[in-house]
Amino acid sequence: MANEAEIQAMRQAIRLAARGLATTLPNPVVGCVLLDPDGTVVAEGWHEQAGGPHAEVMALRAAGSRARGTTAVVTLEPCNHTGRTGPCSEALLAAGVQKVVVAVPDPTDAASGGAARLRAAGLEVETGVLAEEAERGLEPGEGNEVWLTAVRKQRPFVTWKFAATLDGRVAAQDGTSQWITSVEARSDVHRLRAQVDTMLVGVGTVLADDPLLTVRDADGNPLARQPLRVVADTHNRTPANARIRGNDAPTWIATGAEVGTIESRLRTVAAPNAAGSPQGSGGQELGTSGAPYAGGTPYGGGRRELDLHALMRQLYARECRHVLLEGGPRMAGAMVEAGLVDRVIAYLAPSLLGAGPNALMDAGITTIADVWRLDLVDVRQVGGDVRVLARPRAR
Ligand code: AOF
Ligand code: ZN
Repeated sequence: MANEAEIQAMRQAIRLAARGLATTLPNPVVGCVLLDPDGTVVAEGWHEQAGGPHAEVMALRAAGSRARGTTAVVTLEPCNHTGRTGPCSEALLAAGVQKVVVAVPDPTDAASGGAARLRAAGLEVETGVLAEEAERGLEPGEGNEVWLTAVRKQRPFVTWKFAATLDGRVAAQDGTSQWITSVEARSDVHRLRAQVDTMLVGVGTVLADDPLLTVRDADGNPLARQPLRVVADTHNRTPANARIRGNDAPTWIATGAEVGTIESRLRTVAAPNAAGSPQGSGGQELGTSGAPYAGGTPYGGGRRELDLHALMRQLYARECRHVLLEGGPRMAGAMVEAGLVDRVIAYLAPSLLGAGPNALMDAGITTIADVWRLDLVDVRQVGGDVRVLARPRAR
């Protein structure tokens, strides 16, 4: 059983791990605290950057010779492999650590086995201590959930973010959409963008809004590390002069020819009427479906769409671990329908439009029994808006 000092130390280790949230991808966030037998903290460490020293090594370095006889409290099972750095299991043994307390086992084939190695060497090893807190975070969204989910599912974790009016509109009837939410909400979004390694939009959003999709700091200056910008563009319709093709950040226009397509199912919902669906802002056209009502047969007959699961597999192979899905409504609908959304962040402005596109369109749901239910994780006010963080229930 972990004692009270070890549990407190694990809380601290989880907080330390969160410091790496914007810098460790494609690696996990990890924190480590070394404790004396009497429960006083000897040293701390956290993983700062992919390719850099692991949390355990940072703590061991800080402790020096004082590491001997300590208990190492770590948010992730110590690695047992030589990757870009050496195995932490051996580093802990060499430093004379006596006991190891772990929150979450390492789900990778390559690096797991540290706990077994340490036990075989005679150390006491306890796992599962504050595992849920380490995964989900002490603050909502600030745990190792993104990396753990990505490794378990072998595809990037997907956060779908949108900003809407209270009646769920992301643009007005004429297509105008700047700015629905407050400046505070928009800077919150930039903090979020800084934590992901990939930004995903449908080609409809590129055609409608010509977004730049870069990450800027509080003063509006671009950050050094920019996420990969991905356009889901089945039929290669991204204009040659689209801003997203610029050199501000790496970009991948993912076409059906490159990724593969699948036959879409027959749509049973009615095509939106003219009043409710201009071709304007908000990504009315779906990147995964080509021209929305081509041939005058809205939703009739089969059509080829980008294979989103294949897209996710290719992104994972490119070391993408956290995708921020930013639009538009049909792209979001296709991702929801494909079961590819892991977290929803909604910024809701206390305003009403009464017409214009909704945040989510056509997710393949036609009856209330199929409603997509989420669990509320966090609700808070950001500037003049409300931010809702929710997690889909397993279906
Ligand atoms: C980290 N930081 O603090 C711990 C990790 O590429 P490498 O050699 O740095 O190895 C990365 C793997 O090591 C990672 O996928 C995870 O399984 C394990 N533990 N990784 O980046 C850390 N403790
Ligand atoms: Zn390690």
